[in-house]
Amino acid sequence: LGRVLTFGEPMVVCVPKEAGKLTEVRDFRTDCAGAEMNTAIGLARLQVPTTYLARVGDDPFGELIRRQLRAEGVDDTLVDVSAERPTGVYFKQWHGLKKQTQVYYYRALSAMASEGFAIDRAISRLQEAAFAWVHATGITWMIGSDAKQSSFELVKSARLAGVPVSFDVNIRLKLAPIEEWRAFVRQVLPHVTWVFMGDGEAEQLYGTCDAGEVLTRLCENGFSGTGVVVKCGDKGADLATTAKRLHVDPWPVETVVDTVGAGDGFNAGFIAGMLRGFPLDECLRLGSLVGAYAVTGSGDFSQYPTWTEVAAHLDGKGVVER
Ligand code: KDG
Repeated sequence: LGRVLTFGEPMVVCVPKEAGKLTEVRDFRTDCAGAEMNTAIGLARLQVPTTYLARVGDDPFGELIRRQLRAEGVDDTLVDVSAERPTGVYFKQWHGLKKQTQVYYYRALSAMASEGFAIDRAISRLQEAAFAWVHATGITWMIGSDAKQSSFELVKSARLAGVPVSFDVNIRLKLAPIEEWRAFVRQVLPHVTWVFMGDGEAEQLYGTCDAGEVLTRLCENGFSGTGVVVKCGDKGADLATTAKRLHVDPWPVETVVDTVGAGDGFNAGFIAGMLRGFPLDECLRLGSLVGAYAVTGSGDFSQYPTWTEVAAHLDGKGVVER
C-alpha cells in the first residue's frame, strides 16, 4: 500500500474524570489528541503505512506523543523537537444544560503554533515519490502564520508531484472567526483533491449540507479536484463528484459515548479505502465504519478498529466472538 503523509499539531488533552465546570473538577487523565495525529493512528491501525510531520516540545508530553505514535506504528521521523517551546495542551469540559463538550486550548505559544514546522525533508521525500497521499486539515493553517505558510507550500508541492491531497476543513472557531475560515478555505481549494467536512461545517460555510450543492459552491470557489464528502454523524455521509452522488447509512452503534475523533477516523477509513483501490461507495462505508467504532468509547482514537476488525464487517461475516 502507498504511504500517507499527514501533518498537524499533536497535543495532550486533559480529560476530566467526571462532568462539571473546570472550576470544580479536580481529577483528570491525560491522553494524546490532534485531528491529524488521530487520522495517522487510524490509518496505521488499518495497515496503511503513515508518516506524521509535526513539532513537539522537549518535554514529557512531547515524549508521550512520540511514544504513542511509535506504539501505533506511525513513522515519526518527521516529528521534530523544539528546544524553546512546549507541547500544546488543551482541556475538555462537560458543563451546561446539555453537558456539551467545550475545549480550552493552551497552545498559542506551543512548539508548533509559535514556530511552525520543518517541511524541507517532507518535500524532498514527496519529490522522491515516497508518498501516495497527503492529508491535511484546516486547523494547521489556523494555529499560526508559519504553520500556515508551510501548509500551503506542502500541499502545493504534493499537487505538483502528482500526489492526491485530502483536506478536512475542521473549523475550530476558538482559533479564528468564521469569516477568516471562509476566506482561507477559498485559498486552499485550488490545491486539494478531496474535501471532507461535517454537515455543520457545510452549513457554516455554504448554508447547505447537500453534498451536490456543496460541490457546486466549492467549484465556484476555485476547487478543481475530484470530490467532496459531507459527514453527517448519525445520518451517515454523502459524497459528490461531478459524475456521482453517493450516500452511506451509518453503521448501527449500541451506545454513543463520545463523538470527538469520529470525523478523523472517518477520514482514515476513506483514505485507506482509496489506497486499497476500493470503489467510492466502499471507501464511504469504510470511513463510516471507522467513525462508528470511534464513538463507542472516550478518547479521540482509542476505539479505532484494526484492519482485521473492519474486514470482518466488510465481508459481512462479523467478528468471531469465541
Ligand atoms: O478532531 C479531534 C480534534 O478536534 C482534537 O483532537 C483536538 O486537534 C484538535 C483541535 O485542534 O481542536
